[in-house]
Amino acid sequence: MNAPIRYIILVLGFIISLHSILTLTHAEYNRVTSFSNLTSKFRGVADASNSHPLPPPSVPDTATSTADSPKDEFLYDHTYRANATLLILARNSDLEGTIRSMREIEDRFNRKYNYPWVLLNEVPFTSEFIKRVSVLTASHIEFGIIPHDHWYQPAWIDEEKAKASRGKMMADNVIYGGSVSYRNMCRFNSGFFYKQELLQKYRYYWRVEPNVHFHCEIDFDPFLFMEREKKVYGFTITLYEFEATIKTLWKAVKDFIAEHPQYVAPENALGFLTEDGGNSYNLCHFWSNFEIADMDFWRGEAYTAFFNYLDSLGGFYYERWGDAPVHSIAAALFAPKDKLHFFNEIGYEHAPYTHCPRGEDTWTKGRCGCDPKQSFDYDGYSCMKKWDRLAKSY
Ligand SMILES: Nc1nc2c(ncn2[C@@H]2O[C@H](COP(=O)(O)OP(=O)(O)OP(=O)(O)O)[C@@H](O)[C@H]2O)c(=O)[nH]1
Ligand SMILES: [Mg+2]
Repeated sequence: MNAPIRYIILVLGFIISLHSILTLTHAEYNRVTSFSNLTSKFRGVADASNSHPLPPPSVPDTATSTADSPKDEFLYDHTYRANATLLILARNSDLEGTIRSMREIEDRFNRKYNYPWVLLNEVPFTSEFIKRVSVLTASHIEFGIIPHDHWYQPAWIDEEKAKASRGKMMADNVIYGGSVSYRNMCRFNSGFFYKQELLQKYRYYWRVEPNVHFHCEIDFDPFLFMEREKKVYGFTITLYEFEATIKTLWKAVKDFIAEHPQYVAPENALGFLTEDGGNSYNLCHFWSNFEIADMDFWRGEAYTAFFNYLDSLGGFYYERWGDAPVHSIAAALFAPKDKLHFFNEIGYEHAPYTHCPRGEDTWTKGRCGCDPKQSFDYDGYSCMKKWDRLAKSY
């Protein structure tokens, strides 16, 4: 072999060895130089991590309930973030479900927007939990322990009375009727989550539960939408509450309002809650396992007084008041109705119900994995018709 050929073989050998070493040691180098990635350029397939895989974002359609949907191009700006966080309350035993929910919302939304995460628990998260969950996001993530007084049944609750009520609810087959921990959770979500130290720096939150699904690409920033439109509360599913869990809640609401009429907002959403001008509650509420909302509203004077009043009655333990009706009633009464928002574009599932976006265009642009025919929106148990009735009166 003559000298130039030997030299070329030597250089080629060096390049191939270097390529092999870099492929093995650098995942990003491996990805960029992979055969499928290189050929995708010729097939005209965009590299999802380098350029946006979707058509340019456009304004979501305007179905009845979305007349005030995101419409400002600024909402699609990935460089400006609202003061907001994604929030999960979970037990260590919820690890797999937490991973599933985080994975989906990261894939559909947060890998593009990078909002921080806060995870809360009344006991310390295990190192296994923290490790497995932390790898799911490139965003800042924090784990907090809920103070004892924010979680457990207060000493002033008459445990004999509470126990009797739990026994009766169990006998009546009321879901979670016998559970104290479920009641702790409902009370915490009603009046304490926004008081957590880790949440003090944030204004908006998106509540995420273990084992929920996000069915569509979320190609706008719901937090920025809330901020720009000064919205207070955003939801995707609305339905009727089990009456047995809130027997005296509406009476408590009426008593509170009689004492504090100044907190009731003009142009409120009372019409969503009642069929008889406020005399009785129609049991409609926003399903709070999904919430995008403004914590300043919960931290404000009206809600603080409202929650303290409800809490003082003990109904979280003597009955089984849920955070969903408590939040919904407050948002509907103490905020003007145009500050509440239905996020049609966000395909969302918490078993057994799914909201699948309405409007062919929204569904297509969202590359939704849900079946619009299965959407809960106009199921008989949904309150969406009541919402539409209210939204039309804007
Ligand atoms: N740390 C902690 N989190 C809880 C506890 N109970 C419930 N949670 C969380 O509180 C949220 C609501 O609880 P769920 O059990 O999902 O209640 P639900 O949505 O009414 O009922 P499901 O139909 O069972 O989902 C979830 O994020 C749970 O992970 C608890 O005892 N400790
Ligand atoms: Mg749940």
